[in-house]
Order: sequence, then C-alpha cells, then structure tokens
Amino acid sequence: MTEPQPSFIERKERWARKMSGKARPAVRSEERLPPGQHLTSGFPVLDLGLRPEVPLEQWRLALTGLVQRPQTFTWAEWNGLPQFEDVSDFHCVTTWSKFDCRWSGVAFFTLAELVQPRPEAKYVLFTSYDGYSTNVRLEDCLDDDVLIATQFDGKPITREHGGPARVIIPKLYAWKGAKFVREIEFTRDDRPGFWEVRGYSNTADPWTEDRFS
Ligand SMILES: Nc1nc2c(c(=O)[nH]1)N[C@H]1C(S)=C(S)[C@@H](COP(=O)(O)O)O[C@H]1N2
Ligand SMILES: [Mo]
Repeated sequence: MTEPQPSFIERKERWARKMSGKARPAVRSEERLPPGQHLTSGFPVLDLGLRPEVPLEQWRLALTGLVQRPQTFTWAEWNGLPQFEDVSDFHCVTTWSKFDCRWSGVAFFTLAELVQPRPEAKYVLFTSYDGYSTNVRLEDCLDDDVLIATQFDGKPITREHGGPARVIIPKLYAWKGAKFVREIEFTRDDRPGFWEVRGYSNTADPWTEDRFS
C-alpha cells in the first residue's frame, strides 16, 4: 500500500489548529443545515489521495474484537445480508453539506445482531483499505440511520466515493464514516483514528460545531 500524501495531511492539520480557537455555538442548533456549513449540490471527494482498487473477489469485511461471534464476509456473503436503504444529509468538517443522499447497504444494527457485541464493548474502530481509520462510540453506531453502504442513488458506490463499501453515520461529521472499509473492531477503550490523532474532535457533532479537540 502506498502512503497518503503528507503535504495534504499537513495542510489539513494546520487548518485544524487554526480553526480550533474559533468560538462555538453555546446551544445545539436545531436547523437542518448545521452552523458554519453551506450547501453544495455536487459531491466533492475528500480522502487521503489514495483510492485503493479492491476487486470484489478479494474484498473482505471483518468484524472483530469484543463480540460473541467474530465474522469475515466475502462479497457474496455480504450481499446475502438483509439490505437497508436510508436517505440522509452529509456534513463534511471542511464546511460543505449535501442534503438527501440515498444510501443502501447493510444496517449497522443488523451487523450488531449477527456478531453480538459483548457488554464491555463501548467503542468501534473502523479501518480501511487506504490505511485510514476512525473511532466512534458504539452507541452512536447503533442509531437506526447508520449503515455500511454499497450503493449511492441506486448504483454501486464509485471508487472515489469509497466503494466497494463505506460507512455512513449521518449525525456525525463525515470523517467518522470510513470509505473503503475493511475492518470493524469492537473495543473497550477508545482508540483515536487517523484524524482524531491529528486534532479533530473525538465526538464530531455538527450541530455544536464540534470540529476540533
Ligand atoms: N478511507 C477513508 N475514508 C474517509 C476518508 C478518507 O480519507 N479515507 N475521508 C473522510 C472525510 S474527511 C470525508 S468528508 C468523507 C468524504 O466522502 P466523499 O469523498 O464521498 O465526499 O469520507 C471520509 N472517509
Ligand atoms: Mo471531511
């Protein structure tokens, strides 16, 4: 695997430091568009500059860690799982939002029913084929709008947007949703992911502008 482009990462880190001093709203916004965001009609691509090509016959998604029944899915097995569709809004920390994204795939709660997280599991660490990772509270993953999507707008997710499969967690900034996802690990302790170790918020709530730690 090639390394992510360092200059891009450094720029984004500097930007995180600069923005972290900015005042945040005192109360949680109830608007559909979160504070500090603007609407975009296109669909920008945000990643580390790596778009790994994962042939479907080699694709695997592993569910590991503190679960009763760890499981690794092949593409055929994955597509045999109950499918779920959800329309949601998408908020990137770099201030663009996109409304009404129609994703389909497998609901996170379906996976949780299959692997059965142990009571000690409190966090989830997602790892991707491009070396990316991100950590999320298990509680947030269990919301009924969270899914591992394989389709956008009725078509397979393109490589630039994170295919074959990507995580969608509408209520958090989009960096919490791993594109090209490869492993979902259930953990007791919170282990910060790629952007979380580089100054981004651990909790990432768009409606309180919870962008940076
Ligand atoms: N594997 C991986 N997932 C990732 C990223 C990444 O660099 N690698 N970038 C994140 C960020 S910052 C955003 S805003 C969204 C962007 O998704 P898009 O490129 O489909 O707009 O993916 C998130 N998931
Ligand atoms: Mo982002």
